[in-house]
Amino acid sequence: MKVALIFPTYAHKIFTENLSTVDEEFCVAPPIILAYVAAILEKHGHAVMLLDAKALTLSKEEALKRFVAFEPDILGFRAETYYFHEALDWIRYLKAHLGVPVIAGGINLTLYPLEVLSHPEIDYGIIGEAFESLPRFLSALENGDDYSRLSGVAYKDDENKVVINPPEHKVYDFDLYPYPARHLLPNDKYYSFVSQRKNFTIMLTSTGCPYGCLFCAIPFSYRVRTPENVVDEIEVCYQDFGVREIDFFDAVLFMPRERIREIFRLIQRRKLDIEWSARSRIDVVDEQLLKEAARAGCRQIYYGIESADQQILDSVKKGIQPKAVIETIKISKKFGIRTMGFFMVGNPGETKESVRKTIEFSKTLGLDFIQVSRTIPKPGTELDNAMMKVSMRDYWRMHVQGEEIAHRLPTPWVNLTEQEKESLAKEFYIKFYFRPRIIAQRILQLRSWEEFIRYIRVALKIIFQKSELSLRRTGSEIKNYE
Ligand code: B12
Repeated sequence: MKVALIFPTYAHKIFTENLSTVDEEFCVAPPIILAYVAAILEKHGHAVMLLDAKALTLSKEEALKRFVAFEPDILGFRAETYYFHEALDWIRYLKAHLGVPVIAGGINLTLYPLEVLSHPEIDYGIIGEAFESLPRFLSALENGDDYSRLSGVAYKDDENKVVINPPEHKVYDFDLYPYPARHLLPNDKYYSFVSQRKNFTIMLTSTGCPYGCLFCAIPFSYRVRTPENVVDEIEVCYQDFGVREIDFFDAVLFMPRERIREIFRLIQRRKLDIEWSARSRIDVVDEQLLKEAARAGCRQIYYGIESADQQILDSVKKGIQPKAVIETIKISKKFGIRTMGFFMVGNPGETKESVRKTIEFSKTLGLDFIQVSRTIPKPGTELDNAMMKVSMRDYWRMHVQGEEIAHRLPTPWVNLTEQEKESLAKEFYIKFYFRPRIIAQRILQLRSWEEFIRYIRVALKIIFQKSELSLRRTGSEIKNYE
């Protein structure tokens, strides 16, 4: 079959955790999950076109032109919950012109299959892993075989009723996955706010997360790839796609310890001249590991710090202590690793005072960058349950269904207004970044004009940005509810 996969453009939504500037500027990253889906399909003999409309800044009309030339048999997409309706606008347009059935997948479909398929544009869904179920389903569709009992498949029956066949819940070895189909992507278009080399890509060496922070929406099935498998993919990226910088998108890269040490050894043994960044907890790294990481090209680590207040950290089951943060940042810097701290505003028990204490704390750490998020009830999390108890509404489910407009969500666990949380987040950015040391550091570490322009653009946006609560909603946010 000929399968067209679309990664549509998307704009900041009022209910997301970030300031709009961060959503707009943080990165243009490859849709790596769709590239996994494409690779699975190619492995089973299907022809795939994967269009990254976001990186290529394509309009719907331009995307359509490219798909028309490909003549697909089916159109597939994945959109996270926040951007589902925006993606649906694209799907509606593309389907009307291509006249092909549509298949959806990913975490949003897996959480809300009935609501996704309730939209007339969506014909099929793959719930959970696509590794076996997607090729099985497409082969049945292609051959006119019965797919009504295939596990992990959602579809509409003759009476247009949505049928959901639960997945098998098998845990597939992540090493068995083919590498993401980067040959279908514009690899020279990607960058992150802090990336310094081209080509830039992202990679996953594990899925899920073994920790249980209350605010997080990462599914728990934690799987890791073996060092050889990971470094083989790095080598393919290096040789075939000119990749020189990688951002590992794992929730926590530096685990299990011996696996990651072997990855470092292999990168050096194979003389792969790459620089890379990763996300980590502050309590899984130490001097030895960071020294080895730096030797293997680690230039940046994003640490989840969240708050300077122990009670707040405990209230979200973060399981770290502020004093341990100080030490980890110090050691990272010792080995030339730039550090970014992720902070949150609005966790249970947060007050203006606790945020200001965290701001002051962040300034003492010697961090290079920070990112500040408002705590929101992400779909399927414990905080989402807390919101549902108070509001008696399953907001995200209703939103996906098209029955709830995009708006800021209640956060009953904290006594701060939306306006206060937003202003505190902005104050955090300004107090951290607009300091002579940080400005001088950014200028001294510059490696390109592109990087310089990125920083200036973001600084101007943060200073002059109006309150997001006063921004008018976009068409796609309101269209589906009127
Ligand atoms: C990699 C990643 C990305 C990449 C790639 C996304 C892509 N479209 O390809 C990038 C950086 C682009 C990205 C962007 C965003 N992401 Co993201 N991302 C992840 C991350 C880190 C990894 C997921 C993972 O490990 N997948 C591994 C694969 C193998 O498993 P899988 O995702 O379940 O996919 C399998 C099946 O679901 C299925 N499948 C998946 N897609 C499709 C599509 C079709 C057609 C079919 C048939 C099957 C299918 O097949 C796959 C293989 O078996 C997770 C966090 C995490 N650690 O889990 C967040 C996560 C999925 N992202 C999230 C969010 C919110 C975003 C952003 C909104 C962030 C932002 N503020 O901009 C954007 C939205 C982009 C969009 N328009 O949808 C949330 C989703 C929450 C939700 N319910 O919506 C997560 C859970 C992070 C979080 N903690 O909040 N993301």
